Amino acid sequence: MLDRLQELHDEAMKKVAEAEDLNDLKEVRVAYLGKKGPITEVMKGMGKLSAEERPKVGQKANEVRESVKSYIEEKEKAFEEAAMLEKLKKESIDVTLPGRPVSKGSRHPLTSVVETIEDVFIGMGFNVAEGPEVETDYYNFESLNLPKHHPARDMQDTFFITSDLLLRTQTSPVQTRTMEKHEGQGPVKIVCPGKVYRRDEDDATHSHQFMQIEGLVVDEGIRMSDLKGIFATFVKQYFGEERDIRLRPSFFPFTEPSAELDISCAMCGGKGCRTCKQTGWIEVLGAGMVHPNVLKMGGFDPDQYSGFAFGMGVERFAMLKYGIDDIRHFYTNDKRFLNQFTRV
Ligand code: 2U9
Repeated sequence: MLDRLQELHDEAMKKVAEAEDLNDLKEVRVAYLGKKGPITEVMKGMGKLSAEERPKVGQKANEVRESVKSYIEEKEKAFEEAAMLEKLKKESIDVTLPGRPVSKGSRHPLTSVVETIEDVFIGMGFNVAEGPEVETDYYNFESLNLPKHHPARDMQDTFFITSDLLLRTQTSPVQTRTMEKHEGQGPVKIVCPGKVYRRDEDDATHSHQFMQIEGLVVDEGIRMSDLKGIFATFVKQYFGEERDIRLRPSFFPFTEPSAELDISCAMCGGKGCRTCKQTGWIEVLGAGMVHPNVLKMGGFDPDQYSGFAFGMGVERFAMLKYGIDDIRHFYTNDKRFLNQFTRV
């Protein structure tokens, strides 16, 4: 039996030596050390041995098992280490390789236009005010002299969230909220930039989401001539010294009297061309003296205070300044479009 065990030992050790991977080792382990393996078989026959032989065979069997087991473990460890080294080699990073270029973002053209316009107004003593895009019916309509069922509400088809909550159709609620904060004390001198929403079909000149900048000045003795003076300065600073302005009568429920501001056409210098539809003028914004009802709802006494307000579409300003022919360019994020404004 001792010879048989030695034979089995030599056989197993040879197989371990020949094993090429962890799988081979597993096979040897199962074949020689498993419950159904030959060493176990030999040990099962020990009952037939004499009392003298039994411990010797038992000891030999244990020595064989231990020897084979430790050789298998040694080789397993070597295979595992080799696999780890191989893995590390594959995963190693060559720190000397040049980096991939990171494409730098830039200011969105609308952001640049808003910032430029803000700067012009800040230069004339205005503050910048912002407010929520989800508004109540009161701030978006009622406080602006647009009670429920007022026909002028149709001018701005609205995204309603509930019967009382909506996506603001203009930034005017910010002005009312600011007036309330002033508690009837002038002066108020603010510009309010922000996103607004209207249920429009998107096309080259309409977008259901766009940017506005509105403004409000409230103080004692504010007149239409103040409005015109501010616009004369603003237009020359934003569009250029050579631009003229004119005011045309208009109507808005929140201003009385109301006007539209035109600037002389840059294409033809006022002579008339396709851009200005042969008129020599291009409409840029709406404005007017704040309606007494609106002053009252903002907490100001219309007998003591007066004010003017205005509103402009930022996309329109950007389109006029950079000759952009389709409003959808601002919202489709085509890098070929956006990259043209990296230094604007
Ligand atoms: C208060 C009082 C008055 C804001 C005004 C306009 C005229 C106007 C349009 C310009 C292009 C909207 O984006 S647009 O379609 N806006 O013509 N907005 S006066 O008047 C106000 C606002 C707030 C408290």
